[in-house]
Amino acid sequence: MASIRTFHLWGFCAAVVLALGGCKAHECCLARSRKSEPSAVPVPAGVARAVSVLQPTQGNAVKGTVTFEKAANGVKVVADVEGLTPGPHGFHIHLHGDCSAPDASSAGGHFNPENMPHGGPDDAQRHVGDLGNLVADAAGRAHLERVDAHLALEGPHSILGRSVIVHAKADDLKTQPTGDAGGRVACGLIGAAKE
Ligand SMILES: [Cu+2]
Ligand SMILES: [Zn+2]
Repeated sequence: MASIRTFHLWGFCAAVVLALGGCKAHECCLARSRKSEPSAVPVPAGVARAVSVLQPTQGNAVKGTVTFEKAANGVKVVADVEGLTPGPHGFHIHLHGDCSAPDASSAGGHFNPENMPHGGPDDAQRHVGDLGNLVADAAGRAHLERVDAHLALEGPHSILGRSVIVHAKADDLKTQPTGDAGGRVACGLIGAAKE
């Protein structure tokens, strides 16, 4: 393809040179080449905001939205989830962006690029995906806001293309490697947001 285009360019330039008798062939054709060179594929700007829409797993009614926004010292997480039983529910980033299994087991384990033990969100030693618990009120709604220094939207800690999981039970923040948080009641892929 490139060689065909080059051939055409040279043919075109030769014709111009013949017709005008002006520029030297190589100057003409260099100028022409630069002009018609397809512009480089734009490098996508870094993702500043990501979103995960949580869908209930089989037999559950938990749904919600989690946004992730680049902040000065990490990523700001804002979660709004409904359909929960009142009380705490384990809340993690899991390795795979795959919610296809009815029980969301396809999402794999906690996102753990540093090969650390499971912990709480404020522990120095924790999985990158360990966000602790969502706490639902009597109406089954939970709201969480947190700036997390372990999460990122680029590099080895990037959560893009992974998943958010909400669990049936509380994360005790210590049992290995899951926090004993029970089944998975909602799952959502983490993708780049529109803006
Ligand atoms: Cu989990
Ligand atoms: Zn964990």
